[in-house]
Amino acid sequence: MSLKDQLAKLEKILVNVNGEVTVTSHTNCDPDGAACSFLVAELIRKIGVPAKVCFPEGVSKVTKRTLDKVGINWEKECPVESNMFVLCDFSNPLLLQHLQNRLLQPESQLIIIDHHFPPGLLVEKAVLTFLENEPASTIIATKLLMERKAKISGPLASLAIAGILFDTKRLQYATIGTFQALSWLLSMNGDYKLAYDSISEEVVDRSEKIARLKGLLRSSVIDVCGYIVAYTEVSANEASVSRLLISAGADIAIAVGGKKELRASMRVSDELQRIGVDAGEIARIIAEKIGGEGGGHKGAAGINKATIEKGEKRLILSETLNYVSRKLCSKT
Ligand SMILES: [Mn+2]
Repeated sequence: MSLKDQLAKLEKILVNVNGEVTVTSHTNCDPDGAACSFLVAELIRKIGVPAKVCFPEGVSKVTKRTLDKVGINWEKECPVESNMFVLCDFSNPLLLQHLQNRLLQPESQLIIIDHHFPPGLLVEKAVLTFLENEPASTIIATKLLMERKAKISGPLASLAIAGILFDTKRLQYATIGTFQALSWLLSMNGDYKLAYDSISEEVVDRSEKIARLKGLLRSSVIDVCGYIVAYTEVSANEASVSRLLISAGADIAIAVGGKKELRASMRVSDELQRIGVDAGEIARIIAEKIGGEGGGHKGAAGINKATIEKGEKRLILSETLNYVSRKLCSKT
């Protein structure tokens, strides 16, 4: 069925609806689910039927911030009387347990807009589905508004841009449909920078900020056959600190933490992973030596031990240096 035919079918279904249509999305709703919901509610209103957006199981932190920044209010409470539900960005009943019973009642009618495959159980009950292999449900909703030659407000367009950027991982998984939707949303006065910033801003609490700064200040930088190994000690947030050291330019980063116990976080740059340096392997070798637990994958690994003996922290560094020089220095 073409988009035009689907849209015609949607209008036909909505004509017979009494009262408000409930438009909702999954639990801990992400920006894509939220944007898709608000766009679809707008489309339904343009068709001439009242619609209310609700997120009974709340929205995620980044969604909250995005809605706040673009200036769109959201509510948890869904209309009590409504029998017509539009589900955005999900089709599995487990993703919205709050409404599950109402959704499954015989008199309830469901319309689903989703991009997850294979689709969930609710699809079997739906009177109409918009299921497309796009990287965001918001793109499907935008296409419907475009097809109808609708106009939307700037704030709604900004929210939609944020939803698309979020699910495409800032366009990493973009499709033709992605750019068509974005181009139309910009023509509706969507604010690209605002949308981009609202999903990108990293929220770091104070203790993590301090750990990062102390980790940087205390770090030793060691050259191993032209590669940079950075080692530091912090009391907490080791993973955040080792990631920071990699982004600062280290090829291998080790952040050791813990007071009575021993914790270490290790990161390896993409370049060294390609050469065959494996953080998980280093962690396992060291854990075996000190009698702790260690593991992970190529890029990131951790070591844990319930107690800490004198010299163990430094042993982690020396073992890492041994491993790295075996791997890297023999090649030249
Ligand atoms: Mn999605």
